[in-house]
Amino acid sequence: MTRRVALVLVVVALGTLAVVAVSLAHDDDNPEGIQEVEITEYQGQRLGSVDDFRENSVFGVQEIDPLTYALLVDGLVSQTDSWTLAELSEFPRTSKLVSIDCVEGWSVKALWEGIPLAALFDAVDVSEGANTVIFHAVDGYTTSLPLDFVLERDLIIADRINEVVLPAANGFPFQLVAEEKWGYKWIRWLTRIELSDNADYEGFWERRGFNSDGFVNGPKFGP
Ligand SMILES: Nc1nc2c(c(=O)[nH]1)N[C@H]1C(S)=C(S)[C@@H](COP(=O)(O)O)O[C@H]1N2
Ligand SMILES: [Mo]
Repeated sequence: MTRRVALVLVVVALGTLAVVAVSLAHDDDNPEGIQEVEITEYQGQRLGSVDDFRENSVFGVQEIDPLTYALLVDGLVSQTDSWTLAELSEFPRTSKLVSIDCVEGWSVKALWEGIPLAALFDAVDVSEGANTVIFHAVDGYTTSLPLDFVLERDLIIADRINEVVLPAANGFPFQLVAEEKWGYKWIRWLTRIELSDNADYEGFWERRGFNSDGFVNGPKFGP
């Protein structure tokens, strides 16, 4: 190998390193530059990928600043409370292998990991009269579920999918894992959880004719 060839090789190698370093530093979802890799299989079952989702947000993808984010729990509770992401990292965690089914006809099975809503409810002490949980997102989107359903199925709010941090498009920092319910119940960019006694509450899509119960095995439309 001539000196010139060796020199060219060294320059190419250094250039490649520089490109990798710069792209790591600019990875917005991943400020520490740690490479997280999505898992593709779990307990023998093939998983979908974050790349399989069809972007269908009513108000576009929301970019939430993790440093100023807080999750508020209020309404029919003894003690309204709100937590930063650092505080939320102290709560118990659960994983679930669940599919999301959109009424538009696509479905993605994934491993969701996050905080059981029951743990948040324990912290605020839900009042007797509450029967409905109304979820609010930063884009103004809302939806709701019966409190009994949330507790019986031990629903979680996910901050990780397939072992990576939830991407902005999937609702960073939290998406409700509304298992057994149509995708419109899986609120993304969750900022507020309101305990209510309004069992007839209708969220964004429910108000526009989609079924209020929203069971995947039930009707898509109508009351
Ligand atoms: N805040 C907010 N959440 C939302 C929506 C939205 O427009 N805004 N769309 C819903 C619909 S219709 C679906 S199918 C799912 C899709 O979520 P995913 O792309 O993370 O699977 O998000 C739901 N949550
Ligand atoms: Mo949807």
